[in-house]
Amino acid sequence: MRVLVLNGPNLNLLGTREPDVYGDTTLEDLEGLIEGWGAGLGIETLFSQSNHEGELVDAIHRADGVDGLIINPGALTHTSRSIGDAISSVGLPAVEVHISNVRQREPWRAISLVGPSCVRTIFGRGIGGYQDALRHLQNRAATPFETVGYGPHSDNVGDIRRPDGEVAGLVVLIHGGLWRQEYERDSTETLAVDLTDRGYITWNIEYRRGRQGSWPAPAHDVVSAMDFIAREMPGVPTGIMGHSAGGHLGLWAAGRRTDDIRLFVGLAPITDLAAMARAGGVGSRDAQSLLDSGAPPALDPIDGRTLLVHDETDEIVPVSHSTRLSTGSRTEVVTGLGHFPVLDPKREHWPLVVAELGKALV
Ligand code: CA2
Repeated sequence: MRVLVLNGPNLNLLGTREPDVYGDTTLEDLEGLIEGWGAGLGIETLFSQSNHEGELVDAIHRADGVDGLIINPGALTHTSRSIGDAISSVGLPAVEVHISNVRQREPWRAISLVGPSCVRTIFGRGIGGYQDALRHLQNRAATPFETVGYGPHSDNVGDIRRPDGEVAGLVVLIHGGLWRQEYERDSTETLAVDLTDRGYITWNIEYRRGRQGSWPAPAHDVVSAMDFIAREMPGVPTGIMGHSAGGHLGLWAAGRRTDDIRLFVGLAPITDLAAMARAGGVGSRDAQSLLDSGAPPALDPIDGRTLLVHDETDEIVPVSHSTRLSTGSRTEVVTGLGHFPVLDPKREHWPLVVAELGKALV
């Protein structure tokens, strides 16, 4: 796969000014990093940067022989219809990336004239957003999927991937990201692709987060998404898999569907909001605001049908969130995996997860 990475006006200044907003990595270093991330995924990357709208349009027109685009149009994001038109005209999947959280800055930065021509917008994740964009382009190309609405809100959507042959079961995937707006379901896509290859229908869901997402909105959405898929695919043995904050939502939802859910898999799950809020580290303010809106402080496992996988050195969600539930669940404490590699099906914990799903979803 070949991907063209385009950066717009002023991004040549990266790393030289405003490091509090854009970090201290220069454009040259960033392009080197993206090249390495691409190589790790088997993606060849090409690069271009311009401060001129027409040159960006020309670069998009010239994007011959590439399979996808990643574009950070800089401030042209908020003004340029011609860049959006150029993307639509070449018909390539394009991911819009913003280093900063454009939805939490001046209101005009929240408006993108380019976004509607793109398959996804990634913002507020720092330069890591470019890596996520590469992974998203690869996952979109790997397996066809259908994005389906399950409710009235724009976040009430999910992606259904169906296996080619016999169906082994259905897995509902719930992404993490501390209930913040900038983290979306692209993080659980690699697992969805892997599980679909193994014969599972996957339902990788979005839910309300951030300003829209105080309790019970995210929980309500997860339950609605589960109701929706059960209506669409009645009788298919179902499991839930949640990462981090999605683990909290999944465990909560599984507890309300004990008749239907064959297995809950928590990947580095948050299971105790009160402990998270007390700890004072990453996510403690997010946990406190969820508690303040009425979320349950600490959750229980669903007896005999809970698998938790957690790295003992996880610095974002401490392993105690899983070990506190070791009675009534299978708790696998692993070493050297970290908080995000649990989302990588190439890592050493995955065969165990697949084996447990195989036993439970029959
Ligand atoms: O967050 C982003 O990536 C932006 O696309 C960056 C644009 C801004 O206009 C968008 O609203 C959001 C600006 C890039 C300016 O880059 C600089 C980098 C270092 C120092 C000064 C500017």
